[in-house]
Amino acid sequence: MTDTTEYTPPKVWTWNKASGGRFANINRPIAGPTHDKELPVGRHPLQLYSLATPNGQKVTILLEELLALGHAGAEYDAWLINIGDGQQFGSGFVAVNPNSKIPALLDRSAPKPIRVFESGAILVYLAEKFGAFLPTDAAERAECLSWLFWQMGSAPYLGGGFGHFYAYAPFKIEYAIDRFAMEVKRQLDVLNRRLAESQYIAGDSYTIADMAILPWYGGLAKGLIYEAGEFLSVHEYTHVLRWAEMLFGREPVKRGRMVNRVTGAPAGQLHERHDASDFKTKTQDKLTSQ
Ligand SMILES: N[C@@H](CCC(=O)N[C@@H](CS)C(=O)NCC(=O)O)C(=O)O
Repeated sequence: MTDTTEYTPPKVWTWNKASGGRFANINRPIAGPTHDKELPVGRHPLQLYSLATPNGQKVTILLEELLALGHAGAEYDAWLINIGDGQQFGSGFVAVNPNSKIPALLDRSAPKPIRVFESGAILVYLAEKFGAFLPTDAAERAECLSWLFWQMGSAPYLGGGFGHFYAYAPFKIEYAIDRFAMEVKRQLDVLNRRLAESQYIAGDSYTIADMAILPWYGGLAKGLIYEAGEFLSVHEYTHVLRWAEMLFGREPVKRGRMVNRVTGAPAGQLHERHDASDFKTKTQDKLTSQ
């Protein structure tokens, strides 16, 4: 193995240079707002402040699934938070999520608005509010929550570990890529074995565990993130692929993945979502631009 670094850590770490790589401009070792900025508020009780990264998609997929199921109370305004521009450090956003990361939700249907941050907490909050996609049977609920928390604990190795060093770091470090490729392949194998024995992640029904895992691991298996499909031999994970294809084919999932999207084909980007008809406008745009 080649040694690409010669670095002896000092006694005390100081923030004396940019970290380098993509996102270097927004990385900093302190929390809190950098500027005053109120958040916009739309007409629906649910206000979502987000971006269509895998963490953001989880919530918009659930909201679109709830609406498709007939839960009119799940109508929402989705506002774009452009993290590359540091909008997560505005005072209004920090008041909703002190951790300065998308997604963040404000439920204004209560007398005092309820803030919810961390995508897993948002999924549980909405699933409980509408009584959907989170089983009530003790065993099924435990299975669903176990996989949901598995995702929350595992994805940082995929995103912050593998994805960062494989795709975003300013230079390739073999040690780091090896370490995280190994872990991500192990995680894919965990999922593959699980999906060999059940249709959905938590069992026979489609739950928030599927919605949490799909954008990360389904996205990885289908080559939608990091362009690492060949590198990780994702074709080996046939059950993950079967499950990902089934879910990516769902209309609410397609809609959820478009919301707050600012990358990819323009027809697939819906920067803000305030009404179900916003998607129709997008389809018309697509038809007229063909
Ligand atoms: N554990 C959090 C992670 C959220 C997260 O990492 N969000 C990223 C985008 S995917 C973000 O907002 N990054 C901005 C930053 O780090 O400044 C969750 O699941 O909600």
